[in-house]
Amino acid sequence: MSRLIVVSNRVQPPSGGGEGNQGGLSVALSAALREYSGLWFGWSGQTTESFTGQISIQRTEGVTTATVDIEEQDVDEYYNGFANRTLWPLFHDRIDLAEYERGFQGGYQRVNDRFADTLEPLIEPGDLVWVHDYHLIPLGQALRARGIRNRIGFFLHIPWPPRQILLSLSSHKELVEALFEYDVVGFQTAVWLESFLDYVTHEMDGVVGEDGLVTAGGRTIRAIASPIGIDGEAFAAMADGPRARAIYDRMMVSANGRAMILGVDRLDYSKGLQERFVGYERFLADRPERAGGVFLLQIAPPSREDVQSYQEIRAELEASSGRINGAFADIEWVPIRYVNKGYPRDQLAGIYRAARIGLVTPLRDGMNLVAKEYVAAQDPSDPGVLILSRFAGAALQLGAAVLVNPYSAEEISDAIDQALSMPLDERIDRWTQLMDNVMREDVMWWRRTFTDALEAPLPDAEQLSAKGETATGPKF
Ligand code: ADQ
Repeated sequence: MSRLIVVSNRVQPPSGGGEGNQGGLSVALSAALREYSGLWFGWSGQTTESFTGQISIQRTEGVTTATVDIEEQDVDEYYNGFANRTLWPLFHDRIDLAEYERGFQGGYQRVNDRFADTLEPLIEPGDLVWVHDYHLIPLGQALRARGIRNRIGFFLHIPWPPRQILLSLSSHKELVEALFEYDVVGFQTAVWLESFLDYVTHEMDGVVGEDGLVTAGGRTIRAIASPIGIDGEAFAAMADGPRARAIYDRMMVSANGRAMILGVDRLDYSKGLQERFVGYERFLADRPERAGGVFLLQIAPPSREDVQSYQEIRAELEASSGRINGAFADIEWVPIRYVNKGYPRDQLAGIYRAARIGLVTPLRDGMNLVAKEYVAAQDPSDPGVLILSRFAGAALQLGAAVLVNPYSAEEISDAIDQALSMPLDERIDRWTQLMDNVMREDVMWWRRTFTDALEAPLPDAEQLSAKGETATGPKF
């Protein structure tokens, strides 16, 4: 069997810390790396004075990782710059927050070139290479320029933006052309895939063929939608385990008979936290007879704190939670508990289970794994209700949730009311449908879908030219 080389900005091998510490992506990729006997390559998270390309190899629980340090300037321009100040806001439709600086673009290309220089000697003939996320779009092209002819796939974890929004990026063409150096390009949902195809057909005179094949600029790739999942079975078992039960019991005591509404998100403007607070405030104001019977627990650990827009959203949320609590709290009840820290996964599972409502309302989200984790953690005989944004990728699979427009305070307020009065049989019925998807299209399924596509041969030039299409790219 081929070896698999996974490349991502940060490398998250199995923590070795035992149950509950490993994220879903890390579980899936670690499993894939064991199955294929591979390597996980990326940034160590450390900086060095000048880039040396020195690789640190480690082996944890059967997974080999290879990491490199990058320079301070790389972190500023590549990670905090082009990735998180330009691409992230733009790809989440926040053109107003996107910053365009030439230095960012240069740093982005430089780090991708450095990654390619460092990785190239590690790649053996027959290896499959799987590159992850918006930090590394040009990596495939940089590897091709260094003579790598292996199969290389790319998976985008975040949305692909509408064409008109992408056009606001001066290097939009180079970015998409770089994607045409891969063999397979994967998106979370058919919606993001359609946006990509819309760009390719309108801006590059591309041709969309059968079976996901797309040709533009004389190159053919396979573009697919393969939604990421969680390890549903393991998460459900964890939610029923001793550490989850302990925190569940504590939460129930502290809820004191009130229904808990739960939000769990990285502190990011794309997650719609501000709008969520306003929607909840609307509920408190419009339904005073119910307000005292609930509370909102919002868990939001800070992220990307070097980026100004993240400092601003943090300050805004502190102000609005303070304002809402000031307006509605009384001596024995606070409507919002706002917590800025992370929890181990097994504790998180118990907190999810204790919540009557999972309130997941991003304004834009590639997928959203919190929605799936909330479903997997529920007690099958008394499940809570998932309220989910229509604009999360997960909404395409989790249509049995109560779907809302996250921009509408009225809809959020109505949805909370609907969830609180939902009879047990309807809760069970909706949850059964949701759980069926979470278990079936899980993270192993996602990984298989992608690696199967990566291993599938692309049609050769003869077959395509018989159909009037073109094939180029590496021959294996
Ligand atoms: P994120 O934007 O980080 O991921 P999400 O999919 O919700 O969003 O994943 C967050 C993960 O972090 C979840 O596993 C969650 O449990 C964990 N987490 C969040 N808050 C936590 C806390 N306080 N304590 C502990 N753990 C916490 C990006 C894209 C998503 C896409 C994923 C995977 O933005 O759209 O679903 O990648 O592809």
